[in-house]
Amino acid sequence: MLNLLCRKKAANVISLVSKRFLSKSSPMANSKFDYVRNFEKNDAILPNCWIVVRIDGKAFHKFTKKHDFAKPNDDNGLNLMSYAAVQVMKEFNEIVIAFGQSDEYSFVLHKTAEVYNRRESKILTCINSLFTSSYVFYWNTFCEPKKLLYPPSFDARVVLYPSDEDMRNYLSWRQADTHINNLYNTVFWKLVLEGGRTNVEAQEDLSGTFSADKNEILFSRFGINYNNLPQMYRKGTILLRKNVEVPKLDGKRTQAIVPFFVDLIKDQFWNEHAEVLTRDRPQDYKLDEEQLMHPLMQKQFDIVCKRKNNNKNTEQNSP
Ligand SMILES: Nc1nc2c(ncn2[C@@H]2O[C@H](COP(=O)(O)OP(=O)(O)OP(=O)(O)O)[C@@H](O)[C@H]2O)c(=O)[nH]1
Ligand SMILES: [Mg+2]
Repeated sequence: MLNLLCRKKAANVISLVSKRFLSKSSPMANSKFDYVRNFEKNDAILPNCWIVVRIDGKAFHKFTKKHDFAKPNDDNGLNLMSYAAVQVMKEFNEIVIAFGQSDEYSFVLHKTAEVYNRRESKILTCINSLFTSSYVFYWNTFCEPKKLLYPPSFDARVVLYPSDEDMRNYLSWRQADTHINNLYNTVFWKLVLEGGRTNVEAQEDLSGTFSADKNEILFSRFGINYNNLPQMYRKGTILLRKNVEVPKLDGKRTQAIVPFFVDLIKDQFWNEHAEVLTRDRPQDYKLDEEQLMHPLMQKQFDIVCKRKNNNKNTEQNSP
């Protein structure tokens, strides 16, 4: 071990010396222009803070209209967002939880994360570009036969939270926002699509109303109990890493990114998924029926099964 360290150190010294030597002797390498590199700022994120990266679709009111998304919630569009988020979580294993709704996703990197030496611009740009490219890459998988008509883009920001409580409150804020927006949008589109109101009239109808009023309009005029609408619309999608059994593979387990549509504001969630705060290894988890059948899980299971079959074939074909 010591020997290896000494050799590494020696290699570094040799590389430094040769760089200096080159800079004097070769006009090409380390030229007089090299100093501009020092203008780059050191943007390492404060240690021991939770890192939240939130991405948000740019002008998605237009994008969703142009692509004829169902109003107010398009299952395929929402699942595509979540599958793009799964790709991000697979690549960045220090993301311990993600939360998505509408055209936004928040990724929470554990406060001890070390990826890219915590350089903000690297973390932000790599997560955002992987999310965006995945959204485009998997468009057909979720939205066929609709064609993608133009390239979507997402803005992204980094927000730091110094305490566990602040980070939890951040996620609670996003989930509360999901409920407020969804209740408003559900009533709004009912009034327009089934109630014969124009957009402006529906907006006026709802101006100054409280949640109870909106629930009442839904129930008395459209026979809808808001609490019976799908949890994904009302609570958003939470993504967690879990160890789950792969169906049809003799009890074989795999690490997967599992969608949850539950309340994350109360303590119960944080007690049941304590590894999010502690950064322990993913826990064994038994999927419920909804999770088992969810396209996010089905797609991940397909990949595991395909890999397993490929391995079997390679073994069989090898001499
Ligand atoms: N029909 C439909 N529209 C959706 C859905 N999800 C998101 N949207 C649209 O996306 C918008 C997202 O809101 P914002 O992010 O505030 O608006 P934006 O147009 O993306 O504007 P910027 O984020 O500021 O660029 C919503 O207002 C809806 O118009 C969906 O499932 N169905
Ligand atoms: Mg947006």
